[in-house]
Amino acid sequence: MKTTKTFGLCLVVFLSLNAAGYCETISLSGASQVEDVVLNADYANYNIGGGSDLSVGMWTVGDLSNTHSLIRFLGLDAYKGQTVQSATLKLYYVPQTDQTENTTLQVHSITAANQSWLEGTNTIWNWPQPGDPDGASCWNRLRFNNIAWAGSSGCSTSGTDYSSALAGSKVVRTLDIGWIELDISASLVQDWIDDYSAGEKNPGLLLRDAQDGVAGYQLLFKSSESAESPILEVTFVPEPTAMAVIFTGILNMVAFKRRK
Ligand SMILES: [Ca+2]
Repeated sequence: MKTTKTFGLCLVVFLSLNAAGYCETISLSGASQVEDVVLNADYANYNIGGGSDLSVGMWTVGDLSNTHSLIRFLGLDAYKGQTVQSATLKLYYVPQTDQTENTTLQVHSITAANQSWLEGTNTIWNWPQPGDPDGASCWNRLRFNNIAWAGSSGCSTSGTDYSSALAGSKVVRTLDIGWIELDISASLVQDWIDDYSAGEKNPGLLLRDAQDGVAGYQLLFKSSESAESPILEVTFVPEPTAMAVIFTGILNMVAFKRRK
């Protein structure tokens, strides 16, 4: 009897450890997994999707053009069936001499109506986009040649161009050189996984300044074309391991024999 009880206790402990499984965290980064582009009001018909920087907000002095940036992460369909526990966006921040104030970066999900935004490949401000009949994205147009933004220029209308709800935010201090991290809505990333099939691109994220359109605040980050690409880390809810399933079967067999 004592042996059976000890065996049972050990089994329960073992099962508890295995049922917890292991957290799987994936990391998406680089030009093959990330698409990003700057929209610049001062170069409103130009695309620079292949550039090494992303910017958000307006300069303090000189060129006061407003900027937004768009980012999407690819390949999430491979994780269908898994449940997102948490998601983190990591951006490499490059302080600028004109940034004199701490600035709040706001991240929103882009609406499905703007899903077809196209990164483009220009590395200098230039007309978008050779090779694509609809053109790439720029401030004035979702697709330069043919398609307007669902709401307004710059993907700027809350509730139409992007979801009014914040997907994440972060106060970026002038001294925050290097990587910054912000939590991204787990349910949003779950939607990207569940709702978009292989090869189909999710709408992604809009990055904007909390004081959008107010001069004095502009954040500069590195793009997916740089060595310090934006990163999306996603952690999934642990699944019961195969060993837990096997030992659950053994436990059931032992219980069945004892009842006999
Ligand atoms: Ca890019």
